[in-house]
Amino acid sequence: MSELRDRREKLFALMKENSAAVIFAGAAKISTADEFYPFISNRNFFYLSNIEQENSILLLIKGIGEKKVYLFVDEYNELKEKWTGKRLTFEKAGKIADIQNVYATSSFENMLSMALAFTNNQYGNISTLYLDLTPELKIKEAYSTTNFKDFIALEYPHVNVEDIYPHFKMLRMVKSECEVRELVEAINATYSGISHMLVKMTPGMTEYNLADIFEFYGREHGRHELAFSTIIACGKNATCLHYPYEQQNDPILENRMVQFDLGYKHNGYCADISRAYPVSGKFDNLQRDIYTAVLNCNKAVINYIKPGLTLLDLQNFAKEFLRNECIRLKLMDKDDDIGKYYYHNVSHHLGLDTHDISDREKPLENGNVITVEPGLYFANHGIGVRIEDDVLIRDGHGECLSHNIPKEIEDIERLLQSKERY
Ligand SMILES: [Mn+2]
Repeated sequence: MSELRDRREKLFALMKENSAAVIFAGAAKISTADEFYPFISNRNFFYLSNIEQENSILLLIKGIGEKKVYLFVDEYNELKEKWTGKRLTFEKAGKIADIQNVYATSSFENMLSMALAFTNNQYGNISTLYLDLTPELKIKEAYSTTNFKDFIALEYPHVNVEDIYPHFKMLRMVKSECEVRELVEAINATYSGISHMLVKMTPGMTEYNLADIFEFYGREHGRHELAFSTIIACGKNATCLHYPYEQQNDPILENRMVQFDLGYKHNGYCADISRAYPVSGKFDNLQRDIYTAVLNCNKAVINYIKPGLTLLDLQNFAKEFLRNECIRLKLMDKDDDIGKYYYHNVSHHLGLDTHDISDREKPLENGNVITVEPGLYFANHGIGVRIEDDVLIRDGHGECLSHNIPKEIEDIERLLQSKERY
């Protein structure tokens, strides 16, 4: 069975008998006047279809003894194509999604009514309709999530609406081999981008120059989109966790560390990598101490990972580990100060979203992919260090997918000192 069919089968298995599900790709949102934000399909829709086109809809029907999948995409519109470019043909859309029944979006409501309006119809008696009830999700030009739900209540009062979002959480938290391969591709491409950026890095450059180099390289090599806005932060700026591109105007100074937190996407799957390197190519004593504390913690958490633990268990472990490291290295005035120097979570799930949808309370299991990203941030010393790897849980332990990207002190110093300077 193909990957997409397999995902849809897994969703069917979670749906009740005599139910249907409607999942919208969504509509582009207006940013101002007649400008739109870049469009990206609802990730739950994409997960089942690989279709990245607005106004597309999936209808899944689990009737008595049969399961049906319908895909709806906009019909060909000559004038629209002249303005905004090519759209998927029904044939192409069906091929991408591996779905035989492809119809025009304009016929969606009729099809829905065929499934819902009558009892004992060709599908049986559909009594439950699943919708993605993520708040404020804009799903179709005419609807928001809530008014589509109202529309169903009005038109089909015998149909009970349920939220399908929790089912997607369960499915998307466990990655297939195919998804793991996509993530590895994204991570390897990100590593290439990092290597290229480091070769080009010279003291005196501006933070945004490095971000631009990383982003341009990704577009040139595989047209990779960004998993999230690139963070390049020198010195004290690294103490701001999501230091924004618009503020990345400070110079990369030789005696400072540069922190980067970045990632490309590959076929929709996101890499999320952080490293902190000394700009000079050599760690000074304080940089080395702080870096070593974070590196030890990063490795200890990866070793600690096993099925059954929760993300909170990892966080508590990381926090205690960092606290002990800071005491050992005399980096804190008071032993209980760790919250001042480490103020985020150590892990999140990773996949089609950088902060992938997940149940953070659910114990880890094989097939999960999570980040491990401890950090220490000393504004008083002008040093922030976060070391982030992407880790697959496989065969009962954590397998680091980003292990190639240098993080040992000797490897970093060798790399930075040997690189060709431009
Ligand atoms: Mn992260």
